[in-house]
Amino acid sequence: MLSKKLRYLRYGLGMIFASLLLAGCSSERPSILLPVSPKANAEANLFLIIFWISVAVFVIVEAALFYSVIRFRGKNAEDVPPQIHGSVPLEIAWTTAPALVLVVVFVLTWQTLQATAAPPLDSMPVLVTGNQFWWKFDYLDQQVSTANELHLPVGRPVRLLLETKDVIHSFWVPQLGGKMDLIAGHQNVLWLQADKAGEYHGQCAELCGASHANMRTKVIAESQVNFDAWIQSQKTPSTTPTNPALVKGRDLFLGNACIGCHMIRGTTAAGAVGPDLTHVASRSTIAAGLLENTSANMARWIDNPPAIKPGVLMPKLNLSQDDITSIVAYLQSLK
Ligand code: HEC
Ligand SMILES: [Cu+2]
Repeated sequence: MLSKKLRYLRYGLGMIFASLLLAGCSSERPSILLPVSPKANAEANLFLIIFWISVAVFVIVEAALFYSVIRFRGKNAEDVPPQIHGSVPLEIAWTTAPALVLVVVFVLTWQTLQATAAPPLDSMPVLVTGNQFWWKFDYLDQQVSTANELHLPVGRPVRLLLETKDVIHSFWVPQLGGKMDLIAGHQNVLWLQADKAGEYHGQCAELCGASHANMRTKVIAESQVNFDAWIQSQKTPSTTPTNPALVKGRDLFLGNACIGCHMIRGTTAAGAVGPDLTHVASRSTIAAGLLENTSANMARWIDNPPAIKPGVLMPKLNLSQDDITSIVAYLQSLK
């Protein structure tokens, strides 16, 4: 008897511990329950309303169940309860009550869909191209192209025009609301707005190959002033090195296969298979959020990309460590 009680106590403690662990996931993590945009707010509210309706239904049904089980329990194992066949009032009650609940949920969902579907007219267009396994962002009005890190001015709606170069991907930044597929031959539109400055993490949400899980994105919401400054710096061509060590790095880059896949505006490199590297040093991460953008990580990356990111289109090029060091020094000068 005692051991049974102890077992229940252990289960109980285990459940409390597990829920504490899960609760620890909330802050600092991309969660739809920490919305920072009008759209994500509307979606989170809808979720919470439906959640509490479900809780109420659960509590009512379970209470009725427990009440009946205890109240009408037979005293002897042989007791047979009175047999009842059909009850019109009950049938009507348990058909209409759920139907009414579903009507309420339907109306609320419809309203939220209407309020969040169409992008506001003054939204800023950004072309998003999904690639195995990174995101290309082209700011159409500003003529700026970057990869994986999407800068946005706070409080301004943005219209993302979603296309893919290869397979189906899905763009999803939970705190900004919505999730939308990128499919071949068709442009989908998803609009976003960040109401609070900060960094919001996103993840490709459609299995797209070996490194699907390594296809992350980061939204950097900043003041209009900072955003304009960022746009200005991104618009300029790459800095031409004068320091001999950096000149050596640039020449190695331009003399290698790199230029077949990467663009560095202001040089002869005009490839379009991989990310534009004109301002690669201004990004905080490389390889779609996989590595922090440090010289050591970039050297590791250039040395052997498939070892870091399975399935990646950038091959191991068998460069010497010296050459890699020079190339990295040059790339890290491209602020
Ligand atoms: C066959 C095409 C190809 C070649 C050749 C190539 N790359 Fe790449 N590179 C890519 C692709 C594709 C990515 C994006 C990988 C990802 O994140 O999934 C990439 C990513 C990078 C990145 C990270 C950029 C970022 O913002 O995430 C750097 C740096 C880089 N390459 C440098 C080089 C250098 C230096 C060379 C030459 C030694 C080179 N690449 C050769 C295709 C190529
Ligand atoms: Cu993907």
